[in-house]
Amino acid sequence: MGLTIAQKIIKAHLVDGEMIPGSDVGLKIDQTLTQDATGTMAYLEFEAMGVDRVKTERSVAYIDHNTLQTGFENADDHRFIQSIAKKHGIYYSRPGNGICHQVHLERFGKPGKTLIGSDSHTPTGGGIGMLAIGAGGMDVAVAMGGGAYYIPMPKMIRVNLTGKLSPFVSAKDVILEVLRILTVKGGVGYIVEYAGEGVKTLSVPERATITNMGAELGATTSIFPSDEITKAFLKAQNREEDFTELSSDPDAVYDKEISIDLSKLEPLAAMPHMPDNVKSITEIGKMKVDQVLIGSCTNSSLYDMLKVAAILDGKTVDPSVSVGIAPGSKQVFNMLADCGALSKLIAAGARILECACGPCIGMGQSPNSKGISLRTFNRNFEGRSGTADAGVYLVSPETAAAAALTGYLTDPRTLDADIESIRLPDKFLINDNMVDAPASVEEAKDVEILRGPNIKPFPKTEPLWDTIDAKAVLKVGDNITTDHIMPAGAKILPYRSNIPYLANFCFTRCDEQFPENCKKYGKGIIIGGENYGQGSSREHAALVPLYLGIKAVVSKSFARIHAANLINAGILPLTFKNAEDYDKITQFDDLELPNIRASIANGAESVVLKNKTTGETYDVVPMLSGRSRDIILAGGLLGYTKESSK
Ligand code: MIC
Ligand code: SF4
Repeated sequence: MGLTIAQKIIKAHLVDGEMIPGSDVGLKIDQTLTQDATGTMAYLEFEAMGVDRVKTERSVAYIDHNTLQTGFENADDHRFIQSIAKKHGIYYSRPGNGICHQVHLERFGKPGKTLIGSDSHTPTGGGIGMLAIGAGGMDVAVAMGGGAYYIPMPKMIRVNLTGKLSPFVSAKDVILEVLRILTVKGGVGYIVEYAGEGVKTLSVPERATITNMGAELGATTSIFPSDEITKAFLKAQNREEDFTELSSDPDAVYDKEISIDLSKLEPLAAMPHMPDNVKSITEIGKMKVDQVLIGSCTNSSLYDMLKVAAILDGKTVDPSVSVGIAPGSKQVFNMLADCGALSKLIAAGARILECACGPCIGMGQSPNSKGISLRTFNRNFEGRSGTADAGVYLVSPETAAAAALTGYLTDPRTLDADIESIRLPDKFLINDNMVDAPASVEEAKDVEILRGPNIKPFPKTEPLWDTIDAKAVLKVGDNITTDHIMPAGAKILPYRSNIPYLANFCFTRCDEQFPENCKKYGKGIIIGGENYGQGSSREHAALVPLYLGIKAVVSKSFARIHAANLINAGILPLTFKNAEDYDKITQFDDLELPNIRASIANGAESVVLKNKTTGETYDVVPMLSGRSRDIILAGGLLGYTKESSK
């Protein structure tokens, strides 16, 4: 039987397990990336493992999230990451060099290689045919130490692309259409592979926009073939030698298939507050817009920026709109300046932001009260922008630029700008002077690690209890995101290395009393709905509940990265065997998982959850396989790694 592209890469990197969908496979990891908001924890964990030098082909530490430095915290964290990277063989991309996924695509990603990153949008690398997967910091730490990365073997979705995009309809509209069809949980357990004649019409940056936002489908990753277009991109980045051709076998088998005719697509938007709440711009109709933001790892390539500059050229942004633009990398920024496009953006009245995540993670540029914000980003979760009652619409750069000029949601196809003649350059501007190489093995001994007072110790873990008895301290509904569990934003993000402080904000978007209740009872169980923990890869959404005494989460289903993070933190994830049992539990019911340790150790497929308040019992299923069972018994991945290295 033939193989898909992803299956070929998995096969070439398989170090443990069998490629049977759903069963665990251990993969050799070639490259890792971290960003600063998850990086401090990942490096503290790496340090705890006691490995001197990374064992990967390439590991890069990026600073791009926490660049709003309103106190010493971020700057201290940057220095910590810079020094630890230097000591342990990791490349360090300095603040100002750009967003991790954009820079990695430009300078480091390679077709056919495996990459894991402590950021959920790591699948951006699928745009050049990498198997690029988002993971928790602890998994990245283990991979840096040479350990395998474990995932349940995914099933395969094929997205068959035909035709060619019309002018002013773009890659963002393609992925919004996929989200409309598959929804935010439609990709869970799958890798999405793009195929068909339409693939050839899309450049690497366009492909990367599509694989980037595959994260919002809940997919393990997304991938494009590596072809002539990939080769041309790598050549223009002066990296032709990194090219390998990759395509699926003609008889490869997919578990699901959808088709999209690119020529029939029209400009789309994801409406508040979910990336799959998609409608066409014409369906939504005339709507006043207060803010337009262009950038993020989804839409900040040179190609995107040049299109925006052509649309704004010689015009002025509408007086009622605030327009912010953040180019994705220093390479993009520099090239925009050199070709004069930056000047067009400035002249039109755009507020030029540094090349970093910025407003995408709520670091500045929060909209006005009840403001309508059009963003080229990938997430529009409630409150993420920093303004609780704002409405965020996710759109293409073309649609964003159109609204910047008119002040209203506007179909970009009504614009008269010439964007069709825009081509990617044959040569990008190559200057890696903002990437620090690590110290040599010899010099590394003398590198001192610089720690600021914001770095607090890792929360205590303990082996799984014999019996868990605790209250249902919280009950939440479907599609709870990690932004609900552990919000980010300018006020909180600087404390990513300070779990005790972060604990004061845990789940407060759902229940203001949650931290207090946890402290009062000392332990607890969370009850969740479908797709619990979707969104970011932040392991803080598991480490902070761990710190607050959460022992188990029982939900209808879990998002992949979050389930792995819970296990790594030693919190037991369980699903209801009968979804209706969810309705029978009320907040503060006294629950018990009797003899849970023995049941897990014996590999029980399902266990009993007792409701001592109502006297009922429910069957619940531990979301564990062989290895993750041992991790849970040991109280998390750190304990497990220590035990298994004894
Ligand atoms: C995000 O987009 O939510 C983030 C910030 O990039 C996160 C990582 C984090 O929480 O630090 C992600 O997507 O993984
Ligand atoms: Fe940064 Fe936003 Fe991309 Fe996350 S989604 S990596 S915050 S730009």
